[in-house]
Amino acid sequence: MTLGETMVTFLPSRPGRLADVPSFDRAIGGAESNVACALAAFGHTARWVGRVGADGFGDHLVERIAGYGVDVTAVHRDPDRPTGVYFRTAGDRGTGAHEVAYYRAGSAASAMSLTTVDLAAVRAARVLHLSGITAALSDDCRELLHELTAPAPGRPTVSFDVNHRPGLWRDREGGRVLLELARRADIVFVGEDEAEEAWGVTGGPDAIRRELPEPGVLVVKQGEKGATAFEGRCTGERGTGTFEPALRTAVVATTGAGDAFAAGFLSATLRGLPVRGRLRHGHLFAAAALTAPGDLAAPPARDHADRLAALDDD
Ligand code: KDG
Repeated sequence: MTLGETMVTFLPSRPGRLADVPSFDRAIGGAESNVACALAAFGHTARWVGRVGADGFGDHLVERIAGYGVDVTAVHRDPDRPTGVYFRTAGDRGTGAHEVAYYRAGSAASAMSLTTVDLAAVRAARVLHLSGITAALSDDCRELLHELTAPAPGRPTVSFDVNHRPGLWRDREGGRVLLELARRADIVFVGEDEAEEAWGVTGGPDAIRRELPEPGVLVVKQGEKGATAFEGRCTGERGTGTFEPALRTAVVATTGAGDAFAAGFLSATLRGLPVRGRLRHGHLFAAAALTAPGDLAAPPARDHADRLAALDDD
C-alpha cells in the first residue's frame, strides 16, 4: 500500500534551462505511486491511495497507474481542486543544473486528510509505504502522516522514504518534520546527500544511523557508490551496516531511481530475502529506472532479478 500525490510530469524535449526548453512531453510522476507501479509490475499486489482532480489529467494518471496493475480503487477524485502538475529539466537532481517548477499548491492531493482518506483501508496493508513529500503538501497531509506513523497495535509495517524536496518546504522546518516521521517508521530510506541537506548530518552512514537509531531497518543510499542497510535497533556508538555496491549504468535520468530502489528493497523484504538480497534487488530496480527518461521503467523479470542478485553467492 502506498499513499501520496501523483502529478502529470512534463519532461523536457531537450537539455537546458527551463527558460530555454521549447516543449515538454507528458509523463507521470509521484514518488509513492512509482513504488506501487514497480511492485505491481514485479508481480506483487499493490494499491495506491491518492487524490486527483476530476479532470483529464486525473483520468490519465489513474488509467496509467492502473495499467501497471496497481489497485486504484481507493483513489479519490476531487471535483473542486485540480490534479497537480510539474515541469522539470533534464539535469540531475543533485546538481545545480536541475530545475523543477511545481504547480501543485491547492491540488487535489493536498486535500488528503484524516477525514478524506479511508484510514481503515490504508491500515489493512501488510506494508504501508509513505514519503516525506506528503508531509510538505499541507497541514492536513502532515497530520495524516503523523497519524499513519503513530505507534498502534497491529499497524502495518511502515516504510518511509525521506524524499526531502527543499522546494516544497519553507525555511528549515522540513528537516525537523522529516526526522520526526522517520523516527516513527519501521523501514527508512534516506540519501546521504539528503541527510546532510535536511539534518546537517555529515560523516556517512554510521553518523546517519546515530541520528536515526529507532527504525528497525535504515537504508542509506550513497548514490552511484551503493547503499548501506542497518538492521535491528542501534544500541552502540556505531551501528553495523551491510554495504552493497550499486550497478554501473549508462544514466539517462536519475529521477525515479530512489523510488525504484525502494520498490526493489520492499519486494525482497516481502519475499523474506536476507539483507544483501534486498539491497541487490533495490539496485537492480534502480538500474532499470536510471536508463529511462521518465520516472518509471519496467523492473527486471523476477527470475532474472533473482539470478542476478544471487550471482556471486553461489
Ligand atoms: O521520486 C520522483 C518524484 O520526485 C517525482 O515523481 C515527483 O513525487 C514527486 C515530487 O514530489 O517531487
